[in-house]
Amino acid sequence: MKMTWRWYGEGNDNITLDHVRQIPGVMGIVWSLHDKVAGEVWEMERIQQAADQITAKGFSPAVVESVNIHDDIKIGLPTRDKYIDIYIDTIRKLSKVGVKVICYNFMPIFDWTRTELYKELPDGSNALFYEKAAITDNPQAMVDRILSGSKGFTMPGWEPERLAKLDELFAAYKPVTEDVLLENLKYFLERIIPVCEEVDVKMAIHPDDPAWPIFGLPRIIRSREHIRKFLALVDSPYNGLTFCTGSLGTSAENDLPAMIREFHDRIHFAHIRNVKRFDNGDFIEVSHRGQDGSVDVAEVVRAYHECGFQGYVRPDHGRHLWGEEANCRPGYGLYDRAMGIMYLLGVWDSLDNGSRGNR
Ligand code: DNO
Ligand code: MN
Repeated sequence: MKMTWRWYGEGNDNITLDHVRQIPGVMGIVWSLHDKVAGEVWEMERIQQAADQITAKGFSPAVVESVNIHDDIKIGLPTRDKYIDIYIDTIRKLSKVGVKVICYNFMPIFDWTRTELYKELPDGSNALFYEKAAITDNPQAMVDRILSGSKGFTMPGWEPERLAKLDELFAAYKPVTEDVLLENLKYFLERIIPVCEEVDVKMAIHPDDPAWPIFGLPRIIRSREHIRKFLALVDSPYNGLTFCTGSLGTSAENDLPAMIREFHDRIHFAHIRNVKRFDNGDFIEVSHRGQDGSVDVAEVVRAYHECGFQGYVRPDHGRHLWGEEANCRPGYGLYDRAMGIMYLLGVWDSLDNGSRGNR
């Protein structure tokens, strides 16, 4: 597996590439043009500049997370064709700087959803938390709560400008059932996948987080059955997955190692992290160590190892440790993600029969 690190870019991330160089085993940076809203054109100069910064420090820029999908594509409006053309243009440009995988999601309105960004754990660290009872039928209250608690950091999927029009967005999604959303995804994929095949860029959809519908909005990438349906929409290796154990792991019904064994050919990007589920439907993000949560992370790594997984991996989110929460983007501190990497590599190396194994 190829270990990577999500980085928010020069001036937009307190963690520098020089920090990341000191974490053993990281070969690539997962990046994006974070100031771009869904549907905007990505200029070649900006792409080149970002890729150059990354390669200058010895990292590969092969994974982009995310190129976000405009709501008109998800809703299926006539204007979608224009936004799909822009998306195709971005895929072609990214291929020119060595991008091999694009992560994206197809969740209506909200990307990942939590109710608290800095919830304290018993050990004094803190992490992203989802409290079921706090998800009422008032999405505006949740948006206000998250945006006011974000310590001024921008968060992908939580763009204040877009969420300012929440009522309009909900009205536009009214006719979009699960089936309609799936149809709209198929329409999008049928247009972009031939281009991906031509320029050798793999698409990797991120699952829904959490793995159930919220606020009556449809969610279509959240179980084994949903993923089977998704992969059949366009049966090409270029139509693949970001397999996120943290997102799929919010539901006890998802047997993650079994799903990895079934889908590994189509997994281009692995997000490996742990969550602790509670009986009342709450969950919190915890350390990567299997014993600390509900995801058997060592088993997950074993499943990848067994399949000879060669794709990209990242530790996804981490807790905020040792006071870094004072100045740390929710879920994206330095220390816990670095420790997570060492745990993942430790399990992997031991399965490889020691450090001389074939990585
Ligand atoms: C959560 C994160 C996601 C992810 C986007 C991809 O597990 O990995 O926020 O970045 O959904 O579009
Ligand atoms: Mn993820």
